[in-house]
Amino acid sequence: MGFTISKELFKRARKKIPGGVNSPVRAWQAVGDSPRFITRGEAAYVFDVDGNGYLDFLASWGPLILGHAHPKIVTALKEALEAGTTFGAPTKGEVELAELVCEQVASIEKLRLVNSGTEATMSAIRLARAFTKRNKIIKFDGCYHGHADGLLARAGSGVANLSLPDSPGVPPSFAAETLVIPFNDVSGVEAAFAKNSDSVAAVIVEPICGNMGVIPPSSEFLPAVRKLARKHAALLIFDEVITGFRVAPGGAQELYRVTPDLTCLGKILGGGLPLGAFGGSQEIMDLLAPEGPVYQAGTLSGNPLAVTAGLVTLRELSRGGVYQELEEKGRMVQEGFEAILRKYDIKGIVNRVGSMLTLFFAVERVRDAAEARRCDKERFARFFHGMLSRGVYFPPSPFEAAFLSLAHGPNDLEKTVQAFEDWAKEEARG
Ligand code: KE4
Repeated sequence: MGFTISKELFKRARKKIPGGVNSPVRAWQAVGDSPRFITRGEAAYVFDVDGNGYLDFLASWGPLILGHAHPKIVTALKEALEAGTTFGAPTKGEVELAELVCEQVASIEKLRLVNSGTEATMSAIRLARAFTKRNKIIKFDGCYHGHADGLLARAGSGVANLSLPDSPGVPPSFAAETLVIPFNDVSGVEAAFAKNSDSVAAVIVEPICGNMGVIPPSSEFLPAVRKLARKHAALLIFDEVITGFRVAPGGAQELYRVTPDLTCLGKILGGGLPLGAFGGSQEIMDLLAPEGPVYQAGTLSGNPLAVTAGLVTLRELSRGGVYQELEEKGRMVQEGFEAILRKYDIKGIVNRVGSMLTLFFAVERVRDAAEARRCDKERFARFFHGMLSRGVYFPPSPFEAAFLSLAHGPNDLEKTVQAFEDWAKEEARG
């Protein structure tokens, strides 16, 4: 499987685009080698410019829960395109999508559509600061909420790989407003509140971490954070950009029965087009302009094409049995991988919630960023390339989630587990 054309394109790209990519983690710095340039996706597969096909578990970092180029999305987009691409005016689709999200996510009475997860979390934090008239934010080490200044404090995802604890360019005064606590550390949250009680505007958390690899919350963590935020009159913001519509129709808040004050959404919401949202109670959301004084805006927010793809996606997900199917697929891959790790005596674990999972090597458990960072990153890189050479495309980073979709069929999963066994056999031989 040559990749000469990808290499050529990457050389050209680096001359005109920083790092050759429009988002750092696509540069494969964590696994080495030249990233493959993708020409098209089809259901569970992607194809690169050199004509190689891969079973795709990257799923564009989460949005493609239906798989690539789902026929219903393609048809709906073609129709929407005929009518134009953007009007800078309200459209019916935005109302329908807002109604559908409010129906599915019980904590959301009103929402605002934006163009990315970053915009969603950035805006939710501004709103929380306005509502509470406080400035400090509590976040968790390894959680990534997009690249807004105040949130790039020991973020996970791409920044974790670049091992930049705080990105240059973020004023120290901004970082000083952000308190960073280990994930799953209830006493750490208690201490942060005790020390800053009347100045914390909000706690923002990925209810299931996806950006230091998948890390589920401990059973007491989310209820405790909910209780502490309420006790200290701070808002609880669930960043469900990954988990929204991924782990349950109503996201992680439905799965764990913990109700945040604000929710941030993205990825699946747009069905593969640029769309994010943030929402919560009417009381909080009505502070937003033009209803209230908190300014937030966007030329292409609620764009008709993105909204069309989002509506089709959410409606497809609302047919019965979808989340059971995704759970079964996830379990099959997890159990297959774990059996092979044992068979070839390769130390590692699979952290999984539903159809999002991460393989961590050389560790027995991963409950927070510090434990995640102890994993064997070199072995992960060998795993990544070993699977890629066998036609299976995992996320190019040990600190990301792999995603299954409704397009991954039983044969695809068997092929994936078999590819893993072939790699493990080779790896065990050393
Ligand atoms: P975007 O601005 O990239 O749409 O969303 C930011 C964001 C917010 N919250 C969570 C929980 C997220 O996972 C993300 C973005 N995730 C990364 C990787 N997991 C996207 C990939 C990339 O940065 O290229």
